[in-house]
Formats: sequence, C-alpha cells, structure tokens
Amino acid sequence: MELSSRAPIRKHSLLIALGGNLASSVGKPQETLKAALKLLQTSGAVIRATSQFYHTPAFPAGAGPDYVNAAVRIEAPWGPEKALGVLHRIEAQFGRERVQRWGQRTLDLDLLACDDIVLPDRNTHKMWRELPLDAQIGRAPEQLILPHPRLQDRAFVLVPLADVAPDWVHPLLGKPVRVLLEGVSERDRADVRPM
Ligand code: PH2
Ligand code: MG
Ligand code: MG
Repeated sequence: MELSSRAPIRKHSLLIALGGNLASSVGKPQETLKAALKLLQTSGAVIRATSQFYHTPAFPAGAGPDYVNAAVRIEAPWGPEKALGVLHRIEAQFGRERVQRWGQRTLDLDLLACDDIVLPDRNTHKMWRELPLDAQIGRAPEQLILPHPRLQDRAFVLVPLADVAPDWVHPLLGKPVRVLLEGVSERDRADVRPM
C-alpha cells in the first residue's frame, strides 16, 4: 500500500497531571516525575509545555507525606484509551501498585483532558463531577471520564495546569483554566508551593 493512501494519523493535544509522594527505584518523587517525562517522549509524545514542580500537602489532609505535583501539555497520536494505556504502563514501570484509592504512590499520571473530548457523555460527566466528597471515596468510575471529573476542584492540579494551559477552556464548564483556578480557595492555592 502506498503511504499516501493511508488514513492520516490524528494528533491530539493531551493534558496530563503528574504526582507522587513515595520514593521509587530512580529516587525522590521529583526524580520519578522527570523520568516519567522522558518515557512519555520515548513513547512518542512531543512535550509542548512542562509546569514548574510543586510541593503540595497530601489530599485528604493527613493521607501521608507531601506530594510533588506537576502538569504537562503534550501532542501525541493517541486517543483517550490509548493514552490511558501508555500512562498506566509508565506508572507500572515506576513500581506503582494500585492498592488504595487516594493512597500513597510512587507515580500517578492522570489524563486530565484530550482536546475537547467529553466522555462518556454530558449527563454521566455531570453526575461524577457533582458527586459529594464522601461518596467519591467509596465510588470510582469504571469507564474513562473526560475531562477529569475532579480537575476543577483541586489546587494541586489547577496550579500546575495553569502553567501549561491557562487558556484551555473546559468543554462543559465553559471556563478557561485561569478562571477555574479562581474558584479554589486562596488557602488551597497557597498550599501549592513551587519547589
Ligand atoms: N493525588 C491523589 C490523592 N491525593 N494529594 C496531592 N497533594 N497530590 C496528588 O496528586 C494527589 C493527592 C490521587 O491521585
Ligand atoms: Mg490522581
Ligand atoms: Mg491516577
């Protein structure tokens, strides 16, 4: 088959949150995060922007050592499911074990958004987005929800995200990251400290 007759590979713009609060085989969380960025590149992603690295208190409060959090904006020929697979594979390479929801971890790579894609649909998304905090602890969605349903709630996600994609508009909330950040408390924002 001739090259020109193949369907063109679609590039996606992906927003990814990085976090960790336990040492891995490569060292402290910041070293793990840097190594994960390299693996994203060798997996075929082009990194368009990397945030500063931040120290953040574990959420929920008291749930272990402080985290290092960051965010990246990448371009890659991966739709949401494929991207999730790549992220899980990289997490596994750094010894991530999925034991406890919101438990301590060496590396957490969360897909925050893929272009303006909404998954699985607006109504299901709204249900997960508006789930009260106590219900969130006992219920984890089985299907992929995009944009990440907690994105707008957490300073440790929004502060780094504002470094890499301040103008990305949430397709359901209709607000750019810069404005979503104004929705979290001054106190939560102050807890996110550049390293
Ligand atoms: N991730 C969690 C649970 N708690 N706390 C902070 N500070 N940063 C995180 O990335 C984080 C968390 C679940 O993924
Ligand atoms: Mg997470
Ligand atoms: Mg995760």
